[in-house]
Amino acid sequence: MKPSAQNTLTIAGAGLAGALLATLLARAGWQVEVFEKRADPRSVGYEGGRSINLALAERGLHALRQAGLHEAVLAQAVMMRGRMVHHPDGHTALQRYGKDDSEVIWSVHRGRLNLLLLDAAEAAGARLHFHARLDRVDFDAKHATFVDDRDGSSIGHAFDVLIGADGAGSALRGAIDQITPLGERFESLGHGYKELEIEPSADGGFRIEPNALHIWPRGRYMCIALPNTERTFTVTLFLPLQASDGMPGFDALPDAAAARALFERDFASALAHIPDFDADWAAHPIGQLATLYLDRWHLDGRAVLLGDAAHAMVPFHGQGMNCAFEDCAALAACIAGADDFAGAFAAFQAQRLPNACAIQQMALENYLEMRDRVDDADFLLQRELERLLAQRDPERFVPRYSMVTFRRIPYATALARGRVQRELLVEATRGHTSLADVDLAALDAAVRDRLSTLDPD
Ligand code: FAD
Ligand code: E0Q
Repeated sequence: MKPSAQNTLTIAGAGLAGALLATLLARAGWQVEVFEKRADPRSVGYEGGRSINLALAERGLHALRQAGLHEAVLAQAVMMRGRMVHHPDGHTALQRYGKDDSEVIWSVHRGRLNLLLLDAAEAAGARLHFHARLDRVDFDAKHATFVDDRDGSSIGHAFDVLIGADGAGSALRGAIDQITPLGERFESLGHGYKELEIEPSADGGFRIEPNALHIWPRGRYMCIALPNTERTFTVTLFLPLQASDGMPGFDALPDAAAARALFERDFASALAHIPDFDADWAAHPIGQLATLYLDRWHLDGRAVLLGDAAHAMVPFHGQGMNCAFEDCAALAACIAGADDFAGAFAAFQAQRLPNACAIQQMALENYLEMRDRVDDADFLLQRELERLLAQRDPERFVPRYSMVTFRRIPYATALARGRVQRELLVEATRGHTSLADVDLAALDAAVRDRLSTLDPD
């Protein structure tokens, strides 16, 4: 489809996906209107002024490249070469993510990234409306009502096409679901999260290694920390909502003192760097974690969902935003390539829904791996062999983490190939404690037999 003056694309939500999609579509020549329930963060500062950061990887970076924004984003990012594991005895070990510094991920500031994307959307010609929460939709009349929550006033808006980039609690999803059931299922993880902050050191430097994603795995729960350009770190505690069998849970931490006791016992090396622990604990709410599955993402050619509104996932692969950005590029391409919006949205769903399910599953699996496998001997031996096989046959054997993080092959392909690779690793290391006695020639043959070569990309 070619953009036309009659066709306005209306986007609900000016978060990460909404703002990038607005940029891509406006740059392609479409008239774009974006409605966001919150205030313009460029005038009020992002909520609470807290630094929340996210890991940006190749998929997200590639979509930003398509909008010409990757350099500006990377200029504000901190490189992370690997995960720095903090063991209970206090020693640390860096597990590299990729083969060298060409395979790294980036810690970006959510609020700042959002500002940059909003500026880009506006510069590309999109019209942004703030204090405008999508409230009701009349799909027959193609009329939407947006409410300003400051005073309850509302404005009506006639739309041609409505795009829902309004996050996990999507109002557009609720409205479509009333017309055509979307098959919505939320699966709560039963774990929540809380954010804390590591301040710069007295001399203004980073208190711990800046170029890493820090992780304190403790079996059923863990902490992570991502670096910020201002030399702070945002720490996130992931913990079951309910305590059980002597295991801690948020419900058994009534106040900051109880939380501090948990940190003194299990995360002492993190606590030492969190000067405002009690204030942080009291001020920050407990976040919920869940996976959202839908059977359908669109209502013929009138409305479509993307990003968290379509497929919220648990954050343990650091791919929610990356997947949402990949959705934006895919939707823009489907709109450009189809004859009408119904065709574009059907193609988008067909392409993206199976891949969203695949990353949702891999993100859940990564939680188990993060919490209780990063320091387990079998796992480390498998990882060592994985790296070796990746060196011996780099066209065929690409670690699943790398396929997800450094490549752009469909997530579903990464999941399927990862399964084959896992089988090979488990079979080859069974009963072994070192790689010295693994039959590598036989394994090379098995790799050639069971894995096709992967497109370089
Ligand atoms: P959102 O960012 O939620 O944006 C939705 C926007 O819509 C918001 O601005 C909201 O105000 C607005 N809105 C909501 N309702 C309405 C309405 N009715 N009308 C108008 N506007 C509305 N992803 C990564 O890639 N890497 C990471 O390291 C990572 N870490 C994470 C850590 C945690 C603890 C969590 C919870 C998530 C993490 N994610 C990460 C996932 C990432 O945050 C999301 O996938 C991403 O924000 C999705 O973008 P979105 O634009 O779809 O939704
Ligand atoms: C990444 C980068 C919130 C979060 C974000 C992440 C990652 C993790 C653990 C978490 C996965 C990993 N990871 O280190 O394997 O790669 O984004 Cl908890």
